[in-house]
Amino acid sequence: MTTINREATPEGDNIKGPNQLHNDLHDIWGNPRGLKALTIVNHTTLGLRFMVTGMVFFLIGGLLAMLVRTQLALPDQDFMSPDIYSQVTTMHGTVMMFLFAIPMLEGLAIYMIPKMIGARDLVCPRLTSLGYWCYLFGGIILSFSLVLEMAPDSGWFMYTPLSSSEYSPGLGSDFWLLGITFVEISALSAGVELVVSILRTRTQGMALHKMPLFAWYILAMALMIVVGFPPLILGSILLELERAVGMPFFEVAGGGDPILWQHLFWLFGHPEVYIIFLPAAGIVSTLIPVFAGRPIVGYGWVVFAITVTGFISFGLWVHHMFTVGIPQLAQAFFSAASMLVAVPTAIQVFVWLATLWLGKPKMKLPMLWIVGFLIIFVCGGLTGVMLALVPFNWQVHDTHFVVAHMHYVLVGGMFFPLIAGLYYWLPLFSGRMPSETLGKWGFWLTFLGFNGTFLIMHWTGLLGMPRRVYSYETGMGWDIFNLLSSMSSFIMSAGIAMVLLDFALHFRFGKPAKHNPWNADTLEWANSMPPSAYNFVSLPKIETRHPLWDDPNLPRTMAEGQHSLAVATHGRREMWGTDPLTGKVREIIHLPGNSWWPLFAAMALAVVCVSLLTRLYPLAGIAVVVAGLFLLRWSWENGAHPKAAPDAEVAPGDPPLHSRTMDGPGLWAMSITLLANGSFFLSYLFGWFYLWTVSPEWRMPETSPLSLVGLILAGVALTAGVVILEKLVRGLRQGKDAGLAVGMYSISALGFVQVAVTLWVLLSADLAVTETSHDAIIMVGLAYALLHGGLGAVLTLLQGLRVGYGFVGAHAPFEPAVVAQWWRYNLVTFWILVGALAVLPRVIGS
Ligand code: HEM
Ligand SMILES: [Cu+2]
Repeated sequence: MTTINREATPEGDNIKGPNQLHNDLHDIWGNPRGLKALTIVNHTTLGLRFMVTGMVFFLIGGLLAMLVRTQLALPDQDFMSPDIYSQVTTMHGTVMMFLFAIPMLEGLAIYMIPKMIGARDLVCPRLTSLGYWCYLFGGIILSFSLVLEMAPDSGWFMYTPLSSSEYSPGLGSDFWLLGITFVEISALSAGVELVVSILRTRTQGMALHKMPLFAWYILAMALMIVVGFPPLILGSILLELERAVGMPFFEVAGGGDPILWQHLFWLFGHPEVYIIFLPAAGIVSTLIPVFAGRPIVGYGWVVFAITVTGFISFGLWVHHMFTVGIPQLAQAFFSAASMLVAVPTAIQVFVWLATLWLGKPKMKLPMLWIVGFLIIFVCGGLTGVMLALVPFNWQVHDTHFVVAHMHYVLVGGMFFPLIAGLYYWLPLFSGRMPSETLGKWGFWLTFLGFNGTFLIMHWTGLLGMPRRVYSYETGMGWDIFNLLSSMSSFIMSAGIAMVLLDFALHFRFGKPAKHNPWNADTLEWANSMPPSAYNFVSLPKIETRHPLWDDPNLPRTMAEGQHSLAVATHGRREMWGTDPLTGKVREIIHLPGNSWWPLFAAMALAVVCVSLLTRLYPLAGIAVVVAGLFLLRWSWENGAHPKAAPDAEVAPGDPPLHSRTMDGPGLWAMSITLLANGSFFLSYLFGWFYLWTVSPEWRMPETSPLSLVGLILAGVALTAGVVILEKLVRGLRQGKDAGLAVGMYSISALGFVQVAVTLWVLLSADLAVTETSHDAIIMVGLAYALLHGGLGAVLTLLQGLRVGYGFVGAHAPFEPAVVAQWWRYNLVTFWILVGALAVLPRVIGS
């Protein structure tokens, strides 16, 4: 299997010539129109949908910001009531962070990554589609709360007890908790598939160290999402349980602790800042070398900086809590660590400046935004270092100084690079160029307006103006500054409006772009403009970091089908699956096509969300089941299912189809999903030990309410299931599938035994879940075990059926390996739970 390059030869598949090949590929990959457009799973289309939707939410968030600035323009205004003001600011922060920044950047990554790494699509196309629908529905539900004047009003961080039922009795907090959790499903699914795609579907020869820097940044961002979002999901679930059912997790009287919310929130919230910043920095690192006309100085340094940022950002959440009473030593540690992040950031800034210095920078429109970014971001970094000093932090905590700093970092660090990137890639989206005049006006108005707005806010902050107050009295010396700040913010909006107008108009009036208009080095510019649904007619072998600089003919030879995998005869959506380190080809990945199931599943989940909001719990239960059935039905079309892969034939010399191997992308997707799940589980354990050791009113019962014998029995059933499953998977690896169906059925039966016994333990424990947080948290832990056991049992049952249908077996062995991964995870977490909930309390006592 050495010659995988199926070069164009007079005989063979390519005899049809490039046009015919294009048509054939189009038949397989092309998007349907009309109502069926809802079934599209293609990453180009979905990436655009993500970005357009993100822009709409940006406009909503921007409108809310303008309302805030209008209210603050003059002292003693009653343009808004304090109540509405809180809703507007909370929603501004929430919309900007959750509905604009993350989905927008993920949308860009979804659009760009396959094109940059020489793949035809993302590796889980249907997951992309599910992610989009969850985002859209969640966003709509959340925004709807504004229309109802029932929006959340406790700040975008939703601190308890402010957000608890006592101080926020209406539905506001529920809208936030449920809507955000829904949106986070979307962020997580995009995170999972971006990680797997970047690791496993780069084109032939694209070793990790030859990968475009943008892909490195997105890899880090996606991994951070996978690890960073679950703590918030856990927090949201716990808080919603407290609000809806009365389980006291954050309420002191019942043994909870409001500070637990802050920990869970900032465990997510601090990395979130870097999750937003990294892809933006990725845009900068992509554009600067192109406009400087030379490779980036210090590729290795940038990769190092990205990795370091990813790691330390997780250790830093506590710096948001300096004023809640953290021990001195911990404060010193986190303060030092906060300053440490400045190092990788500084490395990147130096690399950018050095690249510009050593190259011949061309000041095109995208570069203007990059320069704006550099100026603003460096200022934001400086005030950040100031804030990391604990004494200074005490001074300006909760003043407009913090608001100003935050916007320098967020708007400067995310919005400016984003616009630079959009201008840069605009010709790829549309085949046309933006207007230089309109673009320049847009930039200068935005840049000046931005600095006017937020530079002044530093000053009002130092003068003591607190954040999140709806009004202020005259005579504090704040009036003129607020007025100037508000006026500048309107200048800024005019600038942004100009930019958006330019984007919209250029689709009609822009000059047609010539190919690779900026003379870039990366593969996305080898696409046609606008791109076709399958990206590339043939997939090249990559030898360098700058394929288009080293071989300017590449776009042509790729389009002519002169490289590998230029076949459409199977009628399958195919691309390379490659080794994560070296980029050597391992298998042909065969992607699923368009489908209604993601939309249907998302719709059912939306019903769950709305019925939980309206407290129609029976309906919510039904909708959960329906969503589950849709998801299972979706997973049924897999492997050797007639709809998925009619045959497994590959050309002689080609590697096998992924569904005929044991290490395909499905296994990787499962592993990354379990990484997220593990982060959720660790957050849960953190909550248990945190309340146990810190919570002021925590009460541990004299004797543990959980039957240890019962739990051990359940654990034994689970362990037995795993042992058999391992044996079956080992057999499949050796090509043996005797007794596979019976084996799967018995494993499933053991799974159900585990579930039944665990359920019995739970029911006989007699927990007072609404009275003590001890009982409530035990309940959540056992529910987790039940859910995982139940799902494992159902999935294995389905495997038994699939063996019967011939969809699984020695000829298509990969699914049992994926299911085994789930069982292993379940085994580990179950025994940890038994240890933490039932054994430890008996050993240590109350
Ligand atoms: C378009 C220009 C923008 C303006 C004029 C603006 C204005 C403001 C103002 C005045 C506040 C403080 C409200 C208060 O403390 O009473 C605020 C808060 C906030 N902004 Fe912005 N903002 C803008 C863009 C953004 C962007 C792009 C993001 C994120 C990507 C963002 C994220 C936030 C967050 C997270 C808060 C904190 C909300 C809270 O304290 O609950 N803003 N913004
Ligand atoms: Cu932070």
